[in-house]
Amino acid sequence: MTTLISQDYINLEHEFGAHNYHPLPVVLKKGKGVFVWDVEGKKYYDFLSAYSAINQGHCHPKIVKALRKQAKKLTLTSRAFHNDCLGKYEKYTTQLLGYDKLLPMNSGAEGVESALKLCRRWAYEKKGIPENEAKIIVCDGNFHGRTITIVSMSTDPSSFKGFGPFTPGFIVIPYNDLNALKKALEEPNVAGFLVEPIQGEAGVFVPDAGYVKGAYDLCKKKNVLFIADEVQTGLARTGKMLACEHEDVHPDLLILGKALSGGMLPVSAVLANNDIMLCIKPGEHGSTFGGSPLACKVAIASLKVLVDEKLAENAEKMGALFREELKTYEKHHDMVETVRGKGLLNAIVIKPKNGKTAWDVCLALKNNGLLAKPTHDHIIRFAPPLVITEDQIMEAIDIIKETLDAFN
Ligand code: IF1
Repeated sequence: MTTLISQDYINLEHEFGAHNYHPLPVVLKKGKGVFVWDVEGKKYYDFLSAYSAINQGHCHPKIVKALRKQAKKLTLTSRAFHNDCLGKYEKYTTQLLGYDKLLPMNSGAEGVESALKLCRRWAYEKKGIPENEAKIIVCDGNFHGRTITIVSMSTDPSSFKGFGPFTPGFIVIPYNDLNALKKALEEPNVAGFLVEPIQGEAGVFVPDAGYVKGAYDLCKKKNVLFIADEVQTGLARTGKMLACEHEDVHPDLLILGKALSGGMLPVSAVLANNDIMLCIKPGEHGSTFGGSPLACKVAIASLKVLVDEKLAENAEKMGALFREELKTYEKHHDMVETVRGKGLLNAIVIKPKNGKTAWDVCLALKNNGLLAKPTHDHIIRFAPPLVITEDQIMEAIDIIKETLDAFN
């Protein structure tokens, strides 16, 4: 049996898999905490965390234990029957986050789609908007997933081009612009405002202080639902359990995903109070795996790790250290335009130099033992697992500095 090397695995994917990604040329086989190892045994700092799904660190023992224990008992009942895990998970999570009810789904996109359906149904049943006339305001640069309805509201051609016809009913406004929101809210049939508290995929755009609170207040004045997509910013990533907490905003509809399962399996959820959640009646929405016993037990364990290990506090502290250490590069490095972020959701905006781009920097980072990936060509996102220690982040920062210095 010949030992396969990285290129062999890459070739297999190329020949037998869809070409819907352009991964960094690294083949991983093991993960533990903040580290991953490739098939040649090389160790890396993981500074992507599977796009913030691995906040608790790779293969967290307490989450693996919960997965293994439930996997031997009962993994899936469908919602045709009750099970002994779902109610306990719903109670724990709604009480932890301050909502009446939870709707369990699987992918983040399913969570977003479910929130859109709840918002429209609430608009017709409670706000009195004429059937099929509900409008939902979204922001330029949004990323909420890849379904056709979700890309219907995208402003990024690489997300929507060639996938029409598109779902109607969305109004696009600039992000971080309260005047634009105020104007858009003059439309009488607006049902909701769907927004990321920090735009992740767009390049870790942190809005001005007061934007999230200001947007929430404008929505409340017009009886419009404030819908927070915290699939990426939630679950301690930005230094609070939810990014909306930085401005004391309690969204009407809260969408979670990714780290809700600690990276074990797809688990997402929509949280809301009864006046919204009960607008959907039995048999009007669901999914085969949503709320499975396996997902429920893994999600409880994942949330408990965030709370017990104070990962929001650690993200706040380590993130501040990261930005402080790298901020100086804005001044004296030709390729570093800006360093920005909140908690451990950070990014460095790269200015191409001598034909070298963010991709080249990421290849060099890989060779130096740290994995990160560009978004939108010139922005490198740095988002390690939130369990990272001060020694580890200082070592990672040294790798980033050493790599950047070689491009200066
Ligand atoms: C890809 C991006 C990140 C999300 C927010 C909903 C979803 C996502 C704020 C949907 C998912 C993932 C999807 C993945 C890469 C990654 C991503 F670059 F695409 F945009 F993180 F920034 N809301 N984001 O970030 O959740 O259905 O994927 O579980 O599609 O390439 P999902």
